[in-house]
Amino acid sequence: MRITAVETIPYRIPMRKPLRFASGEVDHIEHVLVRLRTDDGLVGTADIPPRPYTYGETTDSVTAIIGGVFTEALLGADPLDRALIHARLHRTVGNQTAKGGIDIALWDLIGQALETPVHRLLGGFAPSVEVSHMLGFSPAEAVVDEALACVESYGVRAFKIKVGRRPISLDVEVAIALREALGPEVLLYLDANRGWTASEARRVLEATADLDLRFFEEPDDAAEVLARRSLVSASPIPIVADESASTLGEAAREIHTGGASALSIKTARTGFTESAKILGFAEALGIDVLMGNQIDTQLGSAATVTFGAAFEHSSRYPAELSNFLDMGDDLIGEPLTIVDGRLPAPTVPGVGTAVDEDKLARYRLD
Ligand code: MUC
Ligand code: MG
Repeated sequence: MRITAVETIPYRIPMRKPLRFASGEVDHIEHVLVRLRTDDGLVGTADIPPRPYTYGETTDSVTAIIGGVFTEALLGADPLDRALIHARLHRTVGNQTAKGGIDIALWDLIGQALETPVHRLLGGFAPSVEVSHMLGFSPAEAVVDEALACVESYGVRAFKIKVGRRPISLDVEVAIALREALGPEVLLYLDANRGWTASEARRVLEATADLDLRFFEEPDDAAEVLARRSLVSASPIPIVADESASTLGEAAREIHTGGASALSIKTARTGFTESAKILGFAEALGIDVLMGNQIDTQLGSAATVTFGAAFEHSSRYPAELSNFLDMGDDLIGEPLTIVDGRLPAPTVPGVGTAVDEDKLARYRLD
């Protein structure tokens, strides 16, 4: 099996409900579909979500790097030789979501060639994963209504609360209202996307101490190393590195220098191959892992659940798999369904990322 063509297709779909958080706002998704074609007629597909405010990538930069440097690394290669392909890709720094998407598309080809779902090739731990829903900025009453509707419609029992606003009382009020409305059993945690300083984050921890919050993701800027390190050692709950640990190397550095005590893994930026290395690193050190969401479509969420369901250590906590509920439409051919708070991993050969060609024709930008 040899790769004969590399295709990138930018497309745009409006959000049904925009997502607002401390480092940005998403009111439409502008992603890049990558397709790898082989000489035996297979098509490996992945969705790439450029996030300028997080990784500095754009639809144009993703299209340019894949169409140029990465196509040279891919043409003629056998998808099974993925370590060789990654060695070539990693000569180029950065471009995390472009590299993540290529890895997922390679695995999609491998799964199709072996006629096996990729969650089984990777590990085959569970057929489904528990879902955590992400709640963006809104007045407290609206956030509570959204969470209750999610419990009612999808049976979801875990929520990530986007925080990081000033004054901090705005977000503390939301967390208190959610705990009161949802009761003690629902899992709640925070993600500030670097919106606060370390001392503000300490005040938030104090003000929410009796709410049984389980994790605190990117409370402040991890680059402010001393303040971050003392926050991590003082925190009674794990401090999760997300955008401060978007590669295996960064994850190792943040954990070993005390910049974080738990890790978010996002297949959108580390695909399956690098995500598995991060997962093994975390497992060896006994560090909690959350499967994160890069504001993924159903195509992206099919990849996250494929990885999350593959291993015990990636399915210990609910995974962020439901941002697609806020989107106006999706390119996926076989839509995903959350039932009783769980999302099944795709059972078709590959990753389950085959697209609906009519929808692609409607939403593509080229
Ligand atoms: C998250 O976990 O931070 C928002 C920004 C981003 O890069 O990802 C999302 C969700
Ligand atoms: Mg985050």
